[in-house]
Amino acid sequence: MEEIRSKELFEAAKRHIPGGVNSPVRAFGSVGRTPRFIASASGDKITDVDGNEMIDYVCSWGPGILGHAHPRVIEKVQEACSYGLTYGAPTEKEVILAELIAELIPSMKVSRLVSSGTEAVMSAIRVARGYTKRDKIIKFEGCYHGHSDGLLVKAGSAALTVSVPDSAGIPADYTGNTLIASYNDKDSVEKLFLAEPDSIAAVIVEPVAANMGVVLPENGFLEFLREITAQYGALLIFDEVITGFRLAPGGAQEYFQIEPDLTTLGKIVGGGMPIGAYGGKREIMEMVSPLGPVYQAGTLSGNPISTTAGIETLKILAEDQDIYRRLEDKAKKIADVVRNVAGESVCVNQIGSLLSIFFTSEKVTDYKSAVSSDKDRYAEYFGYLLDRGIYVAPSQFEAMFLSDAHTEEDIKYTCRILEEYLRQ
Ligand code: KE4
Repeated sequence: MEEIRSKELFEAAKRHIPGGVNSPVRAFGSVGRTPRFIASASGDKITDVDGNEMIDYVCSWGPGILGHAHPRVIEKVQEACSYGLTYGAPTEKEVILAELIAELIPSMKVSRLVSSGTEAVMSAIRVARGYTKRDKIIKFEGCYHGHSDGLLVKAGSAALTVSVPDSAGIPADYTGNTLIASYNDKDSVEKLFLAEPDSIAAVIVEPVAANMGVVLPENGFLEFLREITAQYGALLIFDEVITGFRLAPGGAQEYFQIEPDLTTLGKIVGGGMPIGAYGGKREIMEMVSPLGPVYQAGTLSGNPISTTAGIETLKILAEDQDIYRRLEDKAKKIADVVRNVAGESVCVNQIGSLLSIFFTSEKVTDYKSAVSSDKDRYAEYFGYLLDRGIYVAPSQFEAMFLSDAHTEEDIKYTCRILEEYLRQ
């Protein structure tokens, strides 16, 4: 497969854009290949600037649950564009989207739209702190919640596993209020609450982790978080930027039947346009400006184009809920082939339309086991698939996403290539 034009564009991009990309994972740094510059996408395919057509299992990191350029979404967005792109004033579509969110995710009685998942999470944490009048939050090692300062952290050395910045440019005292626990480890959470019984504002968790690769919550883990936060007067925040509307119409909280106090959304809720949302119980969200004392604002929040794309996408998902069975069947087909061929030499974590293939013989249940994977093997696997027209995440620590547009034929082809690779 030719990569000539991608190579040219990558060199040009590097002259004016850090690393040549507008988001780090796109640089293909951990897989040692030239990033494919994409020219177009439709259904389950993306086509790069050299004309290579690939089956897309990144789906823009989640928004593409219906496949690329869904006709109904495109038609509505094109129509919306003719009425202007942004007004900086309230519109009916914001009301419609807020109603749809509350209908599909009943815990989100009241929600606020923003322009990214990062913004949604940053705002939800500020609301949790404002509501509880407490400063500390607990997050889990390996979970990613966007790039706001207080969340770009890694486990520090201190006994309390207080965190330290995981990026340059973040003052050490910015992360002092972020405590770190380990995913699926109840004791690591209990220990923090015992040490700080009155100062933890919230626990934020990806109900299914998908940023250390896909890691499922073990039985009782989410229920435990629901109980311990209620016991100590802390809020439970489900970061459903990936799982929202993906695992079920009502996201992970419907799938696992657990009601958080606040939820953050992104990706699917905007149908591929820039968006984020946070929301939850009325008495908590009444803290948000202009109603309450927690300030949050945004020029393009709830803009007519993002809300149009989001409304149409959620309507399609709500109208045809058999989509979730179809999505799971496709993901299961891929997971089963890998398990049957590779046996114990890899760990496959799959739930709904999300899956990850870890090149480790360990069961991957947390960050520590996830990083035991063989990243070189993953890079080799990535290149083998890419050269055969299959585009998966260019990192072991991301997810494989299925869409309703992935055809039986393309799933079959993918399974054949996976089997070929794993048998060699
Ligand atoms: P954005 O600011 O990228 O819209 O959302 C941040 C975010 C928040 N919470 C969760 C659970 C997320 O997965 C994300 C972003 N996801 C990554 C993919 N793992 C976005 C891809 C990228 O960074 O380019």
